[in-house]
Amino acid sequence: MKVIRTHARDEFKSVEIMCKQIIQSCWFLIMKTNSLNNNSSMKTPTEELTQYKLVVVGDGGVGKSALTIQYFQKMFVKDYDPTIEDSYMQQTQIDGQQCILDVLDTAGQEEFSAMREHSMRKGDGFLLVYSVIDYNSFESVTKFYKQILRVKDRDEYPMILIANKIDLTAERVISQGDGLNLANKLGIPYIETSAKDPPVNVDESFEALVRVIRSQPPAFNDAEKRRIKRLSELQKKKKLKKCCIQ
Ligand SMILES: Nc1nc2c(ncn2[C@@H]2O[C@H](COP(=O)(O)OP(=O)(O)O)[C@@H](O)[C@H]2O)c(=O)[nH]1
Ligand SMILES: [Mg+2]
Repeated sequence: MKVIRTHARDEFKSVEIMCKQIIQSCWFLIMKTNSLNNNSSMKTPTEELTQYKLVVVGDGGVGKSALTIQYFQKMFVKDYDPTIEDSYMQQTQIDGQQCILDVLDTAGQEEFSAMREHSMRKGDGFLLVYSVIDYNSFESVTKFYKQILRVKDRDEYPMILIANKIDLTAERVISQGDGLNLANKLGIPYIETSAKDPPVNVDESFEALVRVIRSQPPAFNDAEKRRIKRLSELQKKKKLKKCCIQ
């Protein structure tokens, strides 16, 4: 069960994107229908599930889109428009618990910095991606890390360091040791990935981030707080409905 939605900037809307949106709308309808069907069985209704908003950040060209599309569509994209900021949604099960993953694939260019801060505000957790063949992207990680903490006004926040493109062994300039040192310095987990087929640690990265979010104390867990608020609103609505019928 899967729905994908796109927020492409107006000027980049091509016929291809329009087609994509039509396909996405179909997915959304399928998801809605499935959700209705699920409600009649023993499964948890979609509105009662925790929704995790994950944000993929990093310099342009590090593989943010390739990782996200590999996770959601199980395919490797060679060429993807670097200016597009896309979001993808999917109901899934992690450690036996159903949840909804809402993943935002950000555009890494500097001109979209304001847009990035806006998306950072909404994120429950972040994948900080760099490419092991690009030293500058490795240096940028700390900048993204600090920006997230500033936007969130916190000393720590759920994040994972992703060293992507490990399949390009001959071109590698950032070693595993460098990556691990940075992760230790920032106090976040480290995962090496390849978005290319066969993918390495792609699903694991998104799942690991959900685990970090889940491991937070309840007072800091924004995703859980949102779910509790939504449930109490739903209950209020149900009570109101009952009152009206009687
Ligand atoms: N070999 C290899 N190429 C990758 C990998 N991830 C992304 N790429 C390629 O790197 C380029 C930039 O990837 P993209 O996902 O568009 O980067 P983004 O700007 O961070 O979203 C594209 O040509 C991808 O096909 C990877 O793990 N291995
Ligand atoms: Mg991209």
